[in-house]
Amino acid sequence: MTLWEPRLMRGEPVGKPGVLRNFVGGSFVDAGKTFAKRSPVTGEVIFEVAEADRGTVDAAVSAARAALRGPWGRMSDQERAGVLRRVADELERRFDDLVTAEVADTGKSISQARTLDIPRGAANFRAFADIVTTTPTEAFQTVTADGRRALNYAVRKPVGVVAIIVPWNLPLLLLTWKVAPALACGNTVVVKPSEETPASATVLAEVMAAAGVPEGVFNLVHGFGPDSAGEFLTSHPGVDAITFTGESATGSAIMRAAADGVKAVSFELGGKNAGLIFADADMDAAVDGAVRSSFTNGGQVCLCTERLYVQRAVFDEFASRLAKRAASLPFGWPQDESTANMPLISHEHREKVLGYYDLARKEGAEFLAGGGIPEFGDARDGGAYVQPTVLSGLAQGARTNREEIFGPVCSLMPFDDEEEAFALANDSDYGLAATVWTRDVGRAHRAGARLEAGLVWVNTWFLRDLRTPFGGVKASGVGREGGVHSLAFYSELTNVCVELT
Ligand code: NAD
Ligand code: 6OD
Repeated sequence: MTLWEPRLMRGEPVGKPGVLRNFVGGSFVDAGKTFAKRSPVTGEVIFEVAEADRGTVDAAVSAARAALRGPWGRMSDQERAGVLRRVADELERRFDDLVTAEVADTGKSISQARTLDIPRGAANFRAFADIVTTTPTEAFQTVTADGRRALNYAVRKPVGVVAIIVPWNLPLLLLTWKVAPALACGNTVVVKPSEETPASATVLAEVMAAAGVPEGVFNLVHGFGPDSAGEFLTSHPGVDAITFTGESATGSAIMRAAADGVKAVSFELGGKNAGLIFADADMDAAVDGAVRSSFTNGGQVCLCTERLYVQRAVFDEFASRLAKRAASLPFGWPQDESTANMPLISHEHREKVLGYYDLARKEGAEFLAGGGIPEFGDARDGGAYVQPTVLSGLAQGARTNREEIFGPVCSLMPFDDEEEAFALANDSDYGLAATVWTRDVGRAHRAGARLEAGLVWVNTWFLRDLRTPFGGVKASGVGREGGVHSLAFYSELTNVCVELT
C-alpha cells in the first residue's frame, strides 16, 4: 500500500495515518517525536510526521557538507543540469502522487494542483538546468598603464550548504523554486517545509533518490520554527546561506539567527498587494482578473491583491460584478473539477482570518459578499473553510487595509485620478506585487516605473517567466531570485587574473 492514496483527497476516513520521515544522507529516518498533520478539508489527522530534533538537523547538515566533497562537487554545470532534467522527468512520473500529497495537505482543488502547483515543480528544474548552462560569467581583456596585459574572468562556485525554509501555501512550487537553482549551482541543501505541508516535500525526497541525485545532496527535515527544526537549521554553524519564504516577522527572526554567522540571506516575505482598476480597462477582463487575484488558492498566495482601488466612474459597476462572482464561486470537494474555493490551511489560520472579518466590521466595512463560514452538512464542516469576502467603505488607514490577512478577502476603495491611485497603492509597509488594469499604454509603463513593488502586472496576474527577477521591496523581501538573480545568490564568484604579458 502506498502513502499517497487518492482517498486522502476525497475526505474519506483515513484510518491509521501514514508516517512521513526526514530524509538525511539518502535515507528516510525517524526522529524522537512525531506531530499530527490534519486535513484542512475535514480536520481529520492524515499523517504523523517525524519532527527532526537537533541531532537530526545536525546529521542533515553534516551529510550535506560531506556531499560537497563527493561526486556532486566534481560535476560540471552540464552534468548537474542533466541530473536536474532527470528530477523533472521523475516529478512528472510521480505526478499523481504529488497531486494527492499537495491536495491532501492543503485542501486545494485537484484542478489547481494539476495545472499550477505540480507542473511548476518540474518547470523549475528544467528552467534552472537551462539557465545555469547558458549564462556566461564576465571576462575582460586588461591593459595597464605600464603596458602589461591580462585576461580577467569570473568562475562560479557553489556557496556550500544552503538552508531552504518554505511556507505552506504553494508547497512544492515554492520549495522547488529554491531547490532547483541551489542544486544547479552545485550546492547541497537541507530543506524544511512548513509543518502544515510535509507531504509533497517527502515525495520530492523519493524523487531525488530515484533520479540518482547523490546521497546527501538533498536533505529534508520536518518540524516547526522556534525551538524546532527551523531554528536548529537557521542557527546551525554548518549552514553557509539561508533562503526563506514566509511571513515578514519570521524573516526578522531568521535574519537575527543569520547575523551570528554573517550568512547570506534571500527573503521572499509577506504582501498587502494593490490592484488598480482604471475606468478605461476592459471591465470583463478586470473583473475576471480580480476574482483570480483575490481568491486563487483561498487568497493564500503572497501575490494576491487584498486592496483594490477602482476609479470612481466604474466603482459601483465593478463592485457589484465582483461581489456577485465572489458569492457564486463553487465550494466543492477538492477532487471535483469545478471546485473554486478551498479551505484555509488550518483552524488556527481561520481564526486569524475571521478575526480580520470582525475587525473590518468594527472599522465600518460594508460586506458586499461573504464575511462568514460556509455550511456543508457533511465532513467539510470539520474543515477550515471561510467565505470569499468583498469589503467596501474602509478608510485607507484602517488596519484591515494595512495588515496582511492571507485569506480570500479584498477591500475596495475609490480613486479619482492616476496620481491618487499610485499614491494609495504605494501607501503600504509592503511592496511585493501590484496589478494594473488599463488600456492606456503610457499609463501601463508609468505604473511600472512608479509603483513601489518588486513586480507590476498589467492586464494580468501571476503570469510568470522564470528568467525574470522575483522579490519584494520594503517589508516584502530582501534580494531577488529568478533567472540570473538566482545564480547570483546561489553561487560565489571568483575572479581569475592571468597575466598575458
Ligand atoms: P511562516 O513565516 O509562519 O512560516 C514559514 C516557514 O518558516 C515555515 O516552514 C515555518 O516552520 C518556518 N519558521 C517559522 N518560524 C521560524 C523561525 N523562527 N526560524 C526558522 N524557521 C521558522 O509563514 P507561513 O504562515 O508558512 O506562510 C505564509 C506567509 O508567507 C505569508 O506572510 C505570505 O505572504 C508569505 N509568502 C511570501 C511569498 C513571497 O514570495 N514573497 C510566497 C509565499 C508566502
Ligand atoms: O512564482 C514564483 O516563482 C513564486 N515564487 C511565487 C510566489 C507565490 C507566493 O505565494
